[in-house]
Amino acid sequence: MHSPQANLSGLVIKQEANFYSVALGERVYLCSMRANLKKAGENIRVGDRVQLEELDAERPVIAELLPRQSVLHKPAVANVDQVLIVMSCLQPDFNPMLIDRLLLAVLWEGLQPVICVSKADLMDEELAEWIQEEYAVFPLLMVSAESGAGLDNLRQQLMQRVSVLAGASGVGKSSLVNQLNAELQLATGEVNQKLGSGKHTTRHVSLHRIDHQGQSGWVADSPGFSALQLPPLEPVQLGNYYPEFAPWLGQCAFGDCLHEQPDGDCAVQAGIDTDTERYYNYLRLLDEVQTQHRQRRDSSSKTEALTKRAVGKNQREQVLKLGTEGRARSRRTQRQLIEQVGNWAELDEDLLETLNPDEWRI
Ligand SMILES: Nc1nc2c(ncn2[C@@H]2O[C@H](COP(=O)(O)OP(=O)(O)OP(=O)(O)O)[C@@H](O)[C@H]2O)c(=O)[nH]1
Ligand SMILES: [Mg+2]
Ligand SMILES: [Zn+2]
Repeated sequence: MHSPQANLSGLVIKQEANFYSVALGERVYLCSMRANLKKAGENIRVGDRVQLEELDAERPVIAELLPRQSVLHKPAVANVDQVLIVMSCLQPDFNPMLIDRLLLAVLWEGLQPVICVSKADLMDEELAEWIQEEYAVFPLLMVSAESGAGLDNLRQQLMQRVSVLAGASGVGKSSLVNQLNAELQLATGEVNQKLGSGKHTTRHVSLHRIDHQGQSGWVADSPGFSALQLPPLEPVQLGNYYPEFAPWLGQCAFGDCLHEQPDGDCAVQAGIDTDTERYYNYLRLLDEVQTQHRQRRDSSSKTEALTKRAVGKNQREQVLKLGTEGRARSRRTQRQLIEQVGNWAELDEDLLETLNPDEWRI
């Protein structure tokens, strides 16, 4: 066996079955995971920094997973500095609500969002102006993989960072990455003209190196998604994820203000322009957050009542721990654990949901 070597930390750029492609310096090594890491249940994902050993061997090994700075759950990628929310202006149609949901999810994860409006060659000027007004508080790029418009700005935005492109299927994420790195030929798919939706062409997250004017950066292509659940917020917290509310937050007459009533008590309502799609969507999201919050509260009191009835104290603690430690576990494993704990015949799907905090991640 080789002895550990210094400075052999690399970046996981792709995973296929049990093999990981790890970039180190100018090279990419196809590696396997050391057995003890596998046994410890380490879940290595694209974006992870790992320590390699046995570089000269036919199959180098990942000996250690280095500490993560951040984890995004959907798309599943570690250590990204920013999330580029890709939305086409047409084919599929521009969808402000999906942008607002993604912005909320990204900000909630503590990551930096950048709005990237794609297919700018199909853009009508009125829509372009409207988008710029609505999303003025966010970094925003307009790009076209077709005409090349805006690609230099995009390259600039990607330098010296690790980024991920996230968005619906068919908006042109893979097409953009292909344009950014001429060596790539990632598969792209047609948009269904009738439905205006993509074909879910990309199936796995993969990182690609982009070079520009002597600098470099990494960008992850990712599978498109259609549904996006909201993070488990308290209704009163939602406004904290609206940077346009920030100058007035804390100045409303009541501390638990939801910024929805034009009654003179709300400083946010008085301060912002409420005649916007952003604000209209805020009210819709607030409604959804309130409903989900109520459902969570109802199911957690139901869970508690069932737990008290069905299991003893030690087992009860084990179940409650699932709520906090369960993040890394699969739904199936959680279900098996729950089955071990007691007679859970009475547990319905809704209650299982409350034990599975991964569900609301994007
Ligand atoms: N007009 C125009 N069409 C584009 C542009 N970029 C991509 N397309 C087309 O949009 C379709 C979908 O592109 P993809 O790159 O596969 O989209 P994706 O976001 O990777 O989709 P998934 O992998 O399914 O998530 C393809 O037919 C592309 O040719 C663009 O800038 N302008
Ligand atoms: Mg794709
Ligand atoms: Zn208010």
